[in-house]
Amino acid sequence: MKTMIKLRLTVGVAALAFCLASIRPVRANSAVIPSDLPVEQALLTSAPAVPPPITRKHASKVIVNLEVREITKHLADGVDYVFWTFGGDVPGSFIRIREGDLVEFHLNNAPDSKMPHSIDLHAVTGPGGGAASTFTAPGHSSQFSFLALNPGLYVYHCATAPVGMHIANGMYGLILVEPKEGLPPVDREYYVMQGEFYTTGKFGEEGVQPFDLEKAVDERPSYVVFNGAVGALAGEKALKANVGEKIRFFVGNGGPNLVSSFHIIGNIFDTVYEEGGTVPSQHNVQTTLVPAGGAAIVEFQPKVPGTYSFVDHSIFRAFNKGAMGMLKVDGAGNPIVYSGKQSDTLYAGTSNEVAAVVKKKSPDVAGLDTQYAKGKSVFLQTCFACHQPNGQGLPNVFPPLAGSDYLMADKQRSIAIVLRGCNGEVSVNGKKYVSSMPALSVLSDRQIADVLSYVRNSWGNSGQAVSAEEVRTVRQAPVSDAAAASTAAPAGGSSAFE
Ligand code: HEC
Ligand SMILES: [Cu+2]
Repeated sequence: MKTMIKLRLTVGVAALAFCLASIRPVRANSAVIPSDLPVEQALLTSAPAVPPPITRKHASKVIVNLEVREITKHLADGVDYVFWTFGGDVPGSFIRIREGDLVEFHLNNAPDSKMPHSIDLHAVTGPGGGAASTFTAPGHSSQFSFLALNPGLYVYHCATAPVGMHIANGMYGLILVEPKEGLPPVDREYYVMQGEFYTTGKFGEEGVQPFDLEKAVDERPSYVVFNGAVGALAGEKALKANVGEKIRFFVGNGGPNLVSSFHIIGNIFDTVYEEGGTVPSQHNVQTTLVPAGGAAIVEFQPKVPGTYSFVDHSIFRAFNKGAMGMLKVDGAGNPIVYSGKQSDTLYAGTSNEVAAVVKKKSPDVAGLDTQYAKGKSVFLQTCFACHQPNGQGLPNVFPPLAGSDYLMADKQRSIAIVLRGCNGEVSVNGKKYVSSMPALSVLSDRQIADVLSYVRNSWGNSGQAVSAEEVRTVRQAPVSDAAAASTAAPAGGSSAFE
């Protein structure tokens, strides 16, 4: 092992010397690179943060200082792992530069590291993507430079042998080479990177878990995670956004083995830059593939609040191996875009046998709970458009059913209102309404019984249930002229019910 490291070091130093030598002529060649490029230090961020968009309109010489550290951290609750990191975290620090920049790269390997490391940046045009030039022993620092010729979102990773093991231990990250014209502005950008971990113990087995080479070779990870740990982007650490904001995820996949089927549950990608390229390659995408050692840029705009999980849709990875993160979206709901649950009723199935049994049971035997649930369903299909979801009504237009003295005072009358409508002046809780409610006689006796039982026992109301018998009686009773009402179809009503 020692000789191997020594050998690699020599190769590394030789490569470095070569590299340094080769930089000079490039720098001197002012026709290619102006020697007086403004110099700036790259701002690196830890995931899920992304450095701000680049606003300058010229190339710069950008100095990147990245430190490799080997550290023990949580892989999951009670599970620790010795991660090898670029910058102290998995994934490694996000690097953001501009197309045409000259990057002076310093790879610093912490003195307490046990291993030599290096970096292969897929954004580099040149042998090994910088790997040989950056082969760095513990307590050493390597420098090389490259010209960012191609814009795009690129993976970087350690390329020291055994490469698979270095990557499997967390040595990967993303570098964005912003196109000269920049990326379209968005409200938020996040950095999400998938990777698998191969531990001796099974998923969740506690303690410090060693790397398992055999599992890695067999591609049987115990963990598949976003941002280096199970739950790294969940609960308190969930990503945040507001309704209507344009959101961009820079999605990377460190692998080392698996391809990710990246998907956000309950949001559609308006735009995907497949494979991290610079052309928006698709609109309206559900799931995008992110290759191992590859990336993708996805953009979307949540329209309604909620907590949205994003997953590798190879779904056992999400639910059994950790590949799930969360985006918590705040803001006002929009029931047109998404209503939320409108009803939950019993469903007897279509099998004749079952239906027959339920039919026999339902009118007489069905309990109050069932009647209540069915009534709620009728309410949400027929009455709520006017009386509002919680029966609170609309000032001066629709009287409230919640806490309505008028509703509760007379059961017979409330049945008649639904059957024949309500016209003229009514006084509810001391407030007068002069409006008109259409007759809803298209509803069956049972539906009217159910809905009235529901409204008479909801939102603070409590009263006797209404039976289908009672409704039938009122329906068949002679209608006095005064009570006669329109026969208009119900607004937003549904006769398909039952
Ligand atoms: C198209 C709108 C609309 C729909 C649909 C509607 N209502 Fe009404 N409802 C009204 C209006 C308007 C009034 C007041 C009428 C008036 O001013 O004479 C009213 C009055 C009432 C009243 C008496 C006043 C009160 O607040 O207690 C009850 C009870 C009632 N509706 C129950 C229902 C039930 C139950 C349904 C569903 C089966 C329903 N309504 C569907 C518009 C509607
Ligand atoms: Cu390494």
